[in-house]
Amino acid sequence: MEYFLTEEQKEIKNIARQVAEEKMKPLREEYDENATFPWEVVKTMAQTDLFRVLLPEEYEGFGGKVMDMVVMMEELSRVDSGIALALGGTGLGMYPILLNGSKEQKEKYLPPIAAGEKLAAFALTEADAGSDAGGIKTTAEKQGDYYVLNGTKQWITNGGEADIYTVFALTAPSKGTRGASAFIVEKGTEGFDFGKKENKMGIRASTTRELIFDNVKVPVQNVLGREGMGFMIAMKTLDKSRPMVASQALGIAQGALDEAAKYSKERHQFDKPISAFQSVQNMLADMSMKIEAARSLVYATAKTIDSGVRKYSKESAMCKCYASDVAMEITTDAVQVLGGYGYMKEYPVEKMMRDAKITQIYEGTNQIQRLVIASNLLKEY
Ligand code: COS
Repeated sequence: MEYFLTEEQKEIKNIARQVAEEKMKPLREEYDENATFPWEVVKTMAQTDLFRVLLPEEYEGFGGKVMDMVVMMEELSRVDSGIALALGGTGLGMYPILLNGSKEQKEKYLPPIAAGEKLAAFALTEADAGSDAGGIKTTAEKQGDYYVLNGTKQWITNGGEADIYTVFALTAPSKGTRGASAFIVEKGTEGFDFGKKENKMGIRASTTRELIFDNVKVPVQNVLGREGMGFMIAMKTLDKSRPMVASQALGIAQGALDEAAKYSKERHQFDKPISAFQSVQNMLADMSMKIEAARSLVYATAKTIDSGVRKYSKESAMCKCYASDVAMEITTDAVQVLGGYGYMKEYPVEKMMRDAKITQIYEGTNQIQRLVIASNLLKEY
């Protein structure tokens, strides 16, 4: 399929592929086994300027186009979506600053992210506030020139590894979603600590940790937007970032199809390669069709966002939901094509199947995506 990528996008794709093949592939099994955070690969991503793809030129990025980011994440995730998430999670953590930060905040925090010197993380979820993001309990009480943050965030991607955290807390608990505010909190701030590192099913090279705020003093200059805008900032961030999860899912699915197609030509049963059997061909054909349909939707969404439209919650939720469901299906089918070998760790498809699952869950479960799609859709009638 011809998607008419620009010369820049072709170059980003090539660099991402090179990093994925040469740097990530030899490490992925070990990092998955030992849940190692990929600092070594992050260094290469920084040297090859991949972090700059996330940001506009004025903050030392390459333009910050969603389509560029999608092309990059797809290529990286084709090999290892967990390693790629060091970059993707930084995008998610950085977007609140990009979308609602002041000039000073952007100038201070964005260039080190563009250079890959500092990672970022997005801290919204809590033990009792996942899908119900408005139900957060972390508080931020204003005391003079500071807000004092108290509470615990859960399942934070890049937690403990990142230097810059965008944190959502209640400044007016009685006002519900209108009482939440967003803050930039730096690692090392007194009282800001990290809890246990989660032991996960998939994306094991990505660190997921608790963040603990115990009377953490955050200067008023670190409020994003204004008090009370926190929930809106979180929602806008997720609208912008969900295509990243979609592209991650797309990459996982493509990686799984690559493995399955290759294997089907090598594996012989009944004196023939299994690719000669129509039951296998049908599976490969369906896998390929679904991936291309997902890719078309993800790319179309990215281009829609880049065109400057103001509202894209529905499209963003659609591509995340569709591509992640496709990724789960395709990786499960890839394991099936490889049969017993697919179930063993010596082939990468069982890992891809484990990795795919999270894309249906994080940045909003696919049940929440369908809710977002339906509520926006019904407004059109
Ligand atoms: N952009 C801007 N504003 C938005 C918005 C969006 N995409 N979505 C909602 N809002 C605004 C609404 O307009 C409303 O504003 P007012 O108070 O001015 O009316 C406010 O936010 C509250 O919206 P709503 O009533 O729809 O909030 P709910 O509590 O019902 O929550 C869902 C809506 C379920 C969609 C939200 O909680 C959600 O996205 N949950 C999933 C969270 C998530 O993705 N977690 C993963 C974290 S990162 S791994």
